[in-house]
Amino acid sequence: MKTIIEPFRIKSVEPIKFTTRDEREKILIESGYNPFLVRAEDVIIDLLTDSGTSAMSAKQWAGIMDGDESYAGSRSFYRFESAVRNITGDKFIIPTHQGRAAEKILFSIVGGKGKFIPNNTHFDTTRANVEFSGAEAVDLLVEVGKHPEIKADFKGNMDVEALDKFIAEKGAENIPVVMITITNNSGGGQPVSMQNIKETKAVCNKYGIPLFIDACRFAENAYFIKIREKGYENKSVREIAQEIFSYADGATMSAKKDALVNIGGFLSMNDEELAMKCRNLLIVTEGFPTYGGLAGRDLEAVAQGLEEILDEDYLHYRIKSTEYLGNKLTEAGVPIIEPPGGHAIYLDAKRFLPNVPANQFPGQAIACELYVVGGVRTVEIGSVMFGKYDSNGNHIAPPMELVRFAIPRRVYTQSHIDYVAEVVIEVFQNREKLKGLEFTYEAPMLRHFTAKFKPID
Ligand code: P71
Repeated sequence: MKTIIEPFRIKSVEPIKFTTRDEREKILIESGYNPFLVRAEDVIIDLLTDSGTSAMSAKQWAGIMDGDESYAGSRSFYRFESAVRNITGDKFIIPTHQGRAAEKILFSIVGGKGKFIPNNTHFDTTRANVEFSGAEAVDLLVEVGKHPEIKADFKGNMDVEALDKFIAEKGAENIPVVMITITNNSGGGQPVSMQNIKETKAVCNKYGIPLFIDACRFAENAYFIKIREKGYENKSVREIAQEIFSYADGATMSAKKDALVNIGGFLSMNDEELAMKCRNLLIVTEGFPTYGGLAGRDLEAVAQGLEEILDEDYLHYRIKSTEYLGNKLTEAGVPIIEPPGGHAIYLDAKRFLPNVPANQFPGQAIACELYVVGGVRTVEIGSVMFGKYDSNGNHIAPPMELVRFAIPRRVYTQSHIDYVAEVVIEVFQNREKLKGLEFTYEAPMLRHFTAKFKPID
């Protein structure tokens, strides 16, 4: 096997500012032990998120210059609409400024008290928007997806039997939509198989419930299907993506992931009545239906990005380079979710720090140490992000405690990733000295963004 080379050349660069360990220790204290509150220029390698952090191509930048800024009927909108429709096949394509705006519109209309939204696993903003509408967000992931150490091809799959049972129990009239998130971000960036999408659709059909796809990383998911699912090896990734969406009645997408842009999103669907309601709400909250919350140039960049993301040389590099980091870590004995996901590697904080209990946030403690040791910024996906309280105020932990290393698209080279692996291994070797954390500030919703902590003595 030859070295996986980046399938692009670098035309424009951004300097990285270096900091010392002493400086980072101070910065972390000032930031309340929350990497979200650290200034980006004080980060050496920023793996907080793959969202909105892609490097755009020369053609995307050219599209930015070429964008049509007309308020109504912009040429860039029609290019955007046709790029999205080519993939989703949907009749109604509604641009939004990012994924959560699409979610807010959808759930404001279909959600509400007494309703339930099943999903393989909701990501944080999706869960928050469902709950904000008054509805309940229910995760129905297959069991294997909750065990980081078990290797399987499609650990993002919906538990179809549980879904069927859940709908029968709660009543189809209380379930306005079923969602499936590809790839499953909260569960390790793991893909969902075509078979599972078909089976999920069959359950939806049985009860007359529409299926929506949370499509942020649809191209990575489609590529996993190509390399892992029988019968798809000779299909193009575009054909696979089109087949995925053919089983869905609509989609929400944050274009900040697999459309390779810094801002953008959409909501798409086939139901005309629902689309009209969504458009009316869009006009109140986002903008006119031919731009949503975006500029014409942004629409142009999304349209171009949706072409580039389906390039199979790019996807091969993308999946292989994520796996490269995963392999370096497992070879050193560092526990991660296996197999490596599409957009990120997830440390298994429960096995990494077995002595720090969930209510002392082991993932957050590791994320802080990674920053201090190497200036590497990651994000906790565990009790800080998804922990809850019962009626007595006791902490309820989510199934997994993770630290995510999200890899921005086309941004870092192999030597950056080698450095990250060195930092993780150093933290792993000195893990006994790590302590848990407690809150000093906690917001009522999406608390991870703004929370502050202090170490527990
Ligand atoms: C990610 C994000 C963005 C984020 C969220 C929380 C902390 C840090 C960064 C956003 C997603 C997503 C899925 C599956 C919807 C959204 C919302 N992910 N669904 O992974 O992963 O999209 O950010 O454009 O509103 O870092 P939006």
